[in-house]
Amino acid sequence: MKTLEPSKIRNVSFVSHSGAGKTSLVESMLFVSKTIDKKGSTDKGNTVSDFEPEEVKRHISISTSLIPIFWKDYKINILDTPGFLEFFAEVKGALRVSEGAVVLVDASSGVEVGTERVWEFVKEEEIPACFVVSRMDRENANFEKALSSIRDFFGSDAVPLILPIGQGQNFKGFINLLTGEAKIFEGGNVKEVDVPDSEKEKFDMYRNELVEKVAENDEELLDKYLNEGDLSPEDIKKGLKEGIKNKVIFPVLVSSSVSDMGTEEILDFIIDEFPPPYLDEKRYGKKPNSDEVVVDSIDPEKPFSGLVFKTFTDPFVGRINFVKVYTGKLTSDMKVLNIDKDKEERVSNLFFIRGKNQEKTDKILAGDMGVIAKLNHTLTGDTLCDSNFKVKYDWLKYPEPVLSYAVEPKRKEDEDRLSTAIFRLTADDPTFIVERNDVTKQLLIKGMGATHLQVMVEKLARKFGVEVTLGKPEIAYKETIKGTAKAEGKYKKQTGGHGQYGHCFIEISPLERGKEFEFVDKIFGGAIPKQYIPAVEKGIKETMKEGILAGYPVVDVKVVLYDGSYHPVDSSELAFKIAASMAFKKAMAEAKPVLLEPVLEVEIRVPESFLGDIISDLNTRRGKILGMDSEKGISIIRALVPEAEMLTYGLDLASLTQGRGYFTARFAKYEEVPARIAEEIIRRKKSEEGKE
Ligand SMILES: Nc1nc2c(ncn2[C@@H]2O[C@H](COP(=O)(O)OP(=O)(O)OP(=O)(O)O)[C@@H](O)[C@H]2O)c(=O)[nH]1
Ligand SMILES: [Mg+2]
Repeated sequence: MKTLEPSKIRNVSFVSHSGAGKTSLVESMLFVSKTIDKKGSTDKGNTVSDFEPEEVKRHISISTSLIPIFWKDYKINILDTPGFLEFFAEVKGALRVSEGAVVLVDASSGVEVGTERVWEFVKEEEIPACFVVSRMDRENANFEKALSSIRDFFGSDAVPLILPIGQGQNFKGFINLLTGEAKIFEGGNVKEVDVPDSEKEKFDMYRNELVEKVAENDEELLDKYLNEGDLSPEDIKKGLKEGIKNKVIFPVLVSSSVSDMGTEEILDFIIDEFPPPYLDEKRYGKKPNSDEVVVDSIDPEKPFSGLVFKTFTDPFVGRINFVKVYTGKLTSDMKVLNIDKDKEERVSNLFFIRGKNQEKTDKILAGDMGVIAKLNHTLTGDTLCDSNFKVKYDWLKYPEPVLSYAVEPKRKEDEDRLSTAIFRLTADDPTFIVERNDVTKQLLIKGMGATHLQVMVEKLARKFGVEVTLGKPEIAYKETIKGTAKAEGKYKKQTGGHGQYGHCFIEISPLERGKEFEFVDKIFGGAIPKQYIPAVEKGIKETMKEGILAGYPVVDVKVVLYDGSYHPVDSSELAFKIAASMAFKKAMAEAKPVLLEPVLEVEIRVPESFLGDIISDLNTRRGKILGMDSEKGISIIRALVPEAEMLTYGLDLASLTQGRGYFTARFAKYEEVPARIAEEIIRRKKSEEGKE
């Protein structure tokens, strides 16, 4: 693959809700640019971009693919991201290393919840963007409707640049508002024509809009426009480019990937209007652990530095890291420093990649992207640099996972390999988290939804040969008290020679939630000698590991040790520990013990029409609504819901909203379990223990 200088490179992310046609558009671009001679389709599972079995099986993209396309004298690095919301971390990562976003909006459904979400990411990542009204050939395609939904949601800065001629089955060409050229597709041939009479009115209206928008954002052009009543194509072009880079104009284009109509125009748009690689404040390289900026532009003259924006485990090649070079060049004979891990890495396997196809290279230049295979320590988000040029580029923060499952190996002999394999898999995906629950001892996998976790489990089997079954995670209940009680514990054994003697009086009372434990020693006059006091505390703490209700840890209890007695010969630490434990159990039984459960704070976003269903569903989950908001047709609901009621919420929300809702959840606090439910939990736990 050719290496080009930064001004000839464009790094662009394709983003949208699932199924808007990103992967198909990329395929069309590969075809139009003659990179491939036959188009695949996501329905058949033979596209360049969707090659992983988990993608092929589901007909959706799951992982971002890097697809370089040479167009005219340029190289466009397309990052084809997944639209399915549970894989959004891939989208954010891609946007961080792009200088342009192509946001696809389906011509028949218009803006959807997923579009709104990716638009938020585009805004957060602060990069130039354009819209493509896609699948223009489909039966219900309606450009005007799609455009007005774009403007309703994203504002009037979205202005058409390419207008369709006809739509649905009659989609037969388009007009370029910038050049005034029209193209008609007829029987596989393209005809360049003047703007047809039937389209003149529309053309004038939208061209005026474009000119006004361009003038609005540039004083010099505004003067010209006010004086002359119009702008020259050169002026419009200049103003447009500026407006796009400043993120005040978002042009709207059209496409049909089936017939490749509009594809060339989008390629041209990308090279002409999107900026070459550059750095903005968000992306400046800083001196490690400091705010001092050391890299503020893509600079081929500086020593090497770059950012790893994706890690991927290939079952044959091993781990590969996708890197964007920010300064200097990355060569296949160099040692680099991983600033985040403070480890040197040897780069010997350097590739350009297109989908799954790798092509060896000896260098990757500033502004460009490629992959390094077989690094030992490097993962997504790490900065690599020349060891004499220490610099750190910022990376993303990921939200909390929303769904967990307990995993167990299907085959007993995989038990030892399971956690190692799962931990290796986490390298591929920062939103996939593995942990062992201290309380329940279960190995848990956590992620962004049911499909996400199902996909990870399939990858685990395919890449590491470990098959697992998924189960409900146990809830980490705890126990506490609501009342105050006093109790005596006396442990006395006379067995001939050396006996055992420990004796204490304690009072227990509730502590504020989250305070865990407090021990107060109020022994006066040596009723219990000093050296045995820690044994009393220890005995209580150990007893608190398993409460009397159902064996869950006891928390938020204050214990006052106020009296006791000892025996000069028979007393021992052990005896006092046992006495304390006896006292605690008795006291707890008297102090109104209750179960506590983890409660999550959730934020749910759904189209307004689903609000009623969501609220009544939350009521059945013992949810407490904290607040509701509405933003451009989307309802935002914040609520506190017990974790036990949220175990399958990802699935349930998807079926309640036809996949159009999403939510985030994070641990908020522990709360008392209502008595009726607590009884059931205790009964179940006891019967499980009976079985063991
Ligand atoms: N008629 C028509 N169908 C299209 C067009 N582009 C894509 N499709 C179909 O729309 C469906 C989704 O297309 P994809 O390209 O997989 O969509 P995507 O945006 O990559 O979807 P995700 O990867 O899930 O985010 C497939 O069935 C495609 O065949 C188009 O221009 N016209
Ligand atoms: Mg796709």
